[in-house]
Amino acid sequence: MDIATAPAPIDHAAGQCAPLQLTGSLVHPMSLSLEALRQYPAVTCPAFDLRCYTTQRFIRTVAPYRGVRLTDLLGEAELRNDVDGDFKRMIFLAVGHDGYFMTFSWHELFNTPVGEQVVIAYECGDKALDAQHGAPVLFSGADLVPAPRHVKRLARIEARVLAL
Ligand SMILES: Nc1nc2c(c(=O)[nH]1)N[C@H]1C(S)=C(S)[C@@H](COP(=O)(O)O)O[C@H]1N2
Ligand SMILES: [Mo]
Repeated sequence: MDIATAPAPIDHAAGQCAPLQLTGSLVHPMSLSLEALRQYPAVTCPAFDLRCYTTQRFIRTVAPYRGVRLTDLLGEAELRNDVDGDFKRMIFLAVGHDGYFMTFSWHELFNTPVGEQVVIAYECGDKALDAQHGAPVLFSGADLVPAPRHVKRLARIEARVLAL
């Protein structure tokens, strides 16, 4: 390999974020920096207690997040509906930089109150978040125990249509 032509490594640990990818069953796949996320209508969530589902451990109280609704981003990316009824079988993977991932169903996001409170945050307690502080963070505000669907350093949202 010719080292001179290799792309310069990006030090994501140094506070920089790789852009968030919206991929899968979408008409317009997208790649969004924190700056790009700020261009969408912003919502602010109430403060909440972060608690682990597995251990029930209280982790910390989190100050109000500010960010963009996942459903707004998916509206912009436009979901594909290749076969009638695809939405009934569609799920979304929210994947962290470390491979940690969680799911949402289409119905949960677009046909229950849960979806209105799923936010991709770039600010916490009026302070901008950077990668070191977990940005961008995906947060599902309607969950009874918030930690599992509190994905730090969200890297990708992938839309998939399931088949039996
Ligand atoms: N990217 C990423 N986010 C994650 C996890 C993870 O492993 N990776 N673990 C989840 C779980 S199960 C818990 S309990 C909390 C832990 O939060 P903490 O690392 O701030 O203590 O983060 C959640 N978000
Ligand atoms: Mo956890």
